Amino acid sequence: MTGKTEEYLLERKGGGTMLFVLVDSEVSGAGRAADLARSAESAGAAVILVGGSSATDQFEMAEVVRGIKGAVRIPAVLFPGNVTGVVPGADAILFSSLLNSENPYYISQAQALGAPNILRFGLEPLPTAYLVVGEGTSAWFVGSVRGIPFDKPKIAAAYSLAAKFMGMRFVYLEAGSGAKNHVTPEMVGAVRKVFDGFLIVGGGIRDAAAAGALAAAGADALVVGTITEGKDGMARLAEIARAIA
Ligand code: 1GP
Repeated sequence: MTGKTEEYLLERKGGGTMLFVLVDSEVSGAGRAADLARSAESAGAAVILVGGSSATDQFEMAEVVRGIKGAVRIPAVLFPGNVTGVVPGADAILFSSLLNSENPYYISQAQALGAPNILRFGLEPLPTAYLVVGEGTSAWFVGSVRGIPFDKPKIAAAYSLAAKFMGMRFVYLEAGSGAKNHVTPEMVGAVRKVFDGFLIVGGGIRDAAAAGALAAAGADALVVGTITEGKDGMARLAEIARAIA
């Protein structure tokens, strides 16, 4: 049961690595988020992600989604950190299980609580294994994570294989927003070997060289958030998009 957004992603998979731009609804506000999404689309983004682990204001987020939908043609996909991340108006949602959380709430309970509204709002669920690498970030703290060590690619690969066997079509390797280090190309390569679904990599990606190495290692999409908030954010985004296309 693949929907429109997944089909769009699968059509583009294999034709260069895509750039997903994360808009944090709490940092941006509706007007600024729409502008940011518009510039990101011009810079080469394939998807706008809306959410983050600390975004909890549903009214604000719904407004941000509305603003983005009015501004761009690329899909707006929810990236929820909790049930509060489920809002109407987006094209799809990363329906994620935080597989390496120590708290079952983030593995299956939040998903059960959020699922009825996903159906009600007509959001397309993208079944995603969310794997947090390292520690000290908001995603790590909020999600009660036992972080996969950066230098243990085999562990990430084992989780990704388990995700595949459980029927998940997306894996998101996450170092955390603003992370000092991004996930290593070695880890991306190890996951790529065993996981033929859609592989998303994010957290701490700041320049074209890092992005190029992660793309070459086999990522289908890279997520970039923090650098877009800086003053030369869009120029850096465009450089990254060119390096991975
Ligand atoms: C966080 O992977 C995303 O969930 C983006 O990370 O903000 O570090 O780009 P950055």
